[in-house]
Amino acid sequence: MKVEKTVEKIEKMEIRGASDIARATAEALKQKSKKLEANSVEDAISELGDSADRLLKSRPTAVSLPNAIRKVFNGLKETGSVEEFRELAIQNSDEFIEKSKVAKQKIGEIGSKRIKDGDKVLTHCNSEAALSIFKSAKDEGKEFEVFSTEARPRYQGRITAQDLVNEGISVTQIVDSAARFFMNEMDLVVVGADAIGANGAVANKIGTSQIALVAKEARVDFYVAAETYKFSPSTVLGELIEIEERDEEEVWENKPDDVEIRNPAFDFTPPRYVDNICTEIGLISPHMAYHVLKEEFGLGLQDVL
Ligand code: RUB
Repeated sequence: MKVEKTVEKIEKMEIRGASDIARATAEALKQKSKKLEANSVEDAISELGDSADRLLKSRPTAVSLPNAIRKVFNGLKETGSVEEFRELAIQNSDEFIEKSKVAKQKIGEIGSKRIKDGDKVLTHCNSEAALSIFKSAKDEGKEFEVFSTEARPRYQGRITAQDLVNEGISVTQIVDSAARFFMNEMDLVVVGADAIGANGAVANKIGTSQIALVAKEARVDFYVAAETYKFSPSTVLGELIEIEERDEEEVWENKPDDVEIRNPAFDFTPPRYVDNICTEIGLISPHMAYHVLKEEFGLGLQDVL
């Protein structure tokens, strides 16, 4: 898909969820690389860079997006010709997309070990990584039930409920505010992530941090399923993860004039409320976030920013 079309789809949330956004970004840059008009590597960097900038602005919180761009741009400056540049950009994009799919599968295999027969598991919003854990557990023959919140105002929880039904997994849909009501019945919470900071704080769909708080109070383990490209390298250098604030119409169409509406799409769950982050390189404590970043982006983190 072309860059402009991809941007439009991400903005309209026809492409959504951090992994899907990342893969669509890599694919759009690949398509752009095939059609570069540049005559020098320098011009190619700037031409592909313009597309990357456009994609970067489409949704601010999912760090998977800039991380996908970083992977695609890896080594491009050092290429000797536009042809070499193009080939490497295409190869990098393909590798990122493949790595993303393998990571999701691996997360499923690792995380599913923590689901037992008869468990009730709560999830929030719609995360491919979290779903991969449920699918693997189902494939292993485990019988368990998932409670899925609605995730107002965009109701991504309905996508989750449908996905689970398609996989033959028992699912109960609840309103977001019922999380505490049901938490005592739960054995585990599993959610996804849009971004994870160097301190292990997790940005995910608005309401995630309330669920984590309730889980802590009820002593229910709270797991985050996230590929390593959800970790944010810029947070090591003190940058903050931006929380996207969306249109008020999503919350209330035709509201009375004097009512103010705030509609943040994500929130932060502090690391002390997170028991484990399930990544493709293993089940880790949120306090290992910095080490994941070092592993993923190398010792000279500054160089990749
Ligand atoms: C989606 C959301 C998901 C994460 C992780 O928000 O918060 O939990 O993106 O998803 P939105 P995945 O619908 O606003 O994009 O595991 O699929 O990357």
